[in-house]
Amino acid sequence: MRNVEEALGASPPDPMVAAALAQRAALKRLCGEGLDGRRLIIASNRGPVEFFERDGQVAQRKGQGGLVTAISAMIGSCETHWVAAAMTPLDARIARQHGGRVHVEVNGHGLDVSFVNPTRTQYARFYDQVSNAVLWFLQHNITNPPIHPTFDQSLWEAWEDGYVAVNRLFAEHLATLTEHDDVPPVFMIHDYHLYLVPGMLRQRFPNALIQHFTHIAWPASDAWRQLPGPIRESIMTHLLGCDVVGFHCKRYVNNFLTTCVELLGLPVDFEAREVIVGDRRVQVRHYPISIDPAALLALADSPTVRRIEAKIMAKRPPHLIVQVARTDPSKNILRSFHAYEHFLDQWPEWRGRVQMLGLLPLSRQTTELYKEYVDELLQVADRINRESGEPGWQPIALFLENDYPRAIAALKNYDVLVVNSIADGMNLVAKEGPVVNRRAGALILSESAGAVDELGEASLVVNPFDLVGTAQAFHDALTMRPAERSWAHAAQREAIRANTIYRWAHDQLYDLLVAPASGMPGAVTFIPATVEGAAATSATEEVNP
Ligand code: GDG
Repeated sequence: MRNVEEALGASPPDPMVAAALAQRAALKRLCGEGLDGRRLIIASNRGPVEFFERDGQVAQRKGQGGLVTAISAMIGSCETHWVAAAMTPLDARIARQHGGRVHVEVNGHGLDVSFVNPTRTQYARFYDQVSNAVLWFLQHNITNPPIHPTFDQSLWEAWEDGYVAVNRLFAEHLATLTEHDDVPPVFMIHDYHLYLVPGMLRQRFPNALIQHFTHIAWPASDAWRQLPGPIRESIMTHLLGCDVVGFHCKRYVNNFLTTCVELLGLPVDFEAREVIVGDRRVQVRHYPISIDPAALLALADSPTVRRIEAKIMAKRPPHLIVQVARTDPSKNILRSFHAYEHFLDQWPEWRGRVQMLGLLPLSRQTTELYKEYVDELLQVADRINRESGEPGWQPIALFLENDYPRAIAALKNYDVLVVNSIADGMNLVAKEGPVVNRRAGALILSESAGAVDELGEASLVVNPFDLVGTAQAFHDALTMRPAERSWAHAAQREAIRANTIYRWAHDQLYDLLVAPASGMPGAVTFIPATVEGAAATSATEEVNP
């Protein structure tokens, strides 16, 4: 893939690319000045790379998922060490050898990586039984009554010997790594797998700067009553070991603050967005995650993507509805099929002229519920194709492969992009689509995706459970006047330009490093000083929307 500077190639530069460069420059400067010799230590379940054997040689590939792509943006701006769980046998071997640490290149920048290496049973309990089967569902409003979740002996053991144990392994590894640092490091801990690490670190390092960022939704306090008291209290009190607790949007910040009051009885300053814990004040802030438009546009223009795009274009009917999502029940793909079927029934004039193209990489297929979900997706799509299709017209086409270039090729060519998640921390696809799309396509967006805060005004917002409303949105999107489509597309791009992934990283570090020392209120004060080259003029406006 070409790098950011090469993506600038033609002049004048795409304003998105210019904004990304300016915000990246501001991040780099902040790292240089603000970190002041401190090391940045990142921890997440999945790391930036995974090692495997190919033809007897050690090879490495990028770790999967939006989180890895997002955090990788920080690399290159400062000295970074990233700790993750071993995902492959080779990762585990590296964890046991080389002092557990390797130096790798990610996005052309070097960083140190090390792995914690839980036993297979510990990891299954931590990841499958607690993180995914309990926390993921709870936080995505997916309830499966009458028996899920049930804290029987097995789930209590999974909590103690899996979730708590693996969090402890992370905390111990992080402590060993940094105990000889002259200045206390900056710890950035990521996501729902590692809620306990901040509190464990705080006990060891009273003066460290600790931040946790939750990549998924944080629901209101009643949802947390699904967990037995000691478990939910442990999660909350350990998170409050942070200096800053971060979420994607204001709604989750408010939910967290209210949860502190209602479940822990702690005093909270709602105006300052602070929880008072003894003599400490914990900041609770929102940082909407984003994308790197420069890297994305470079990929969208690559020969690989163009090749796939040509195939899509050769087969497509005049109108294309696209959905890009892991086969996760939270992404609500099944309901979009049903809504599409209802749309075809209500407005038969669209038959033969439209196709729904699903790019749906398989997810968590070791879990029965996820396998059943895929079976049902395939059955429903097949039934709709049999009952509604005609010779020469297939209403739904699906690709279940893990194929990121194909996803980008499809996103370049949608007339309608549908993101109808039941709940979604942010949803990066909703931001990637408008950046690469060439047809000023319309965006149908769930009112329960974090992205709705920034993109809602320029989208057709739907309730994810409402099939009739979603069918209506398909019709409205496909019949939108060209001028309206162009306005909406431009407004979506403007929202993304103002807040690229570099600003997401910048604002968190600003709140952690600069705001407390200066008495400044927080990242809303983000003002880049000088910026690099062509980006200079637009940048100062962009980052202060
Ligand atoms: C979690 C939160 C939050 C698409 N097809 C393939 C592929 N993709 C890319 C997408 C996008 C990423 O994967 C998925 O990110 P999302 O944000 O849409 O969803 P989650 O995976 O659930 O991410 C979410 C995010 O964390 C970041 O904080 O926004 O709310 O749930 O970039 O284009 N990637 C690969 N193969 C594909 O076939 N490798």
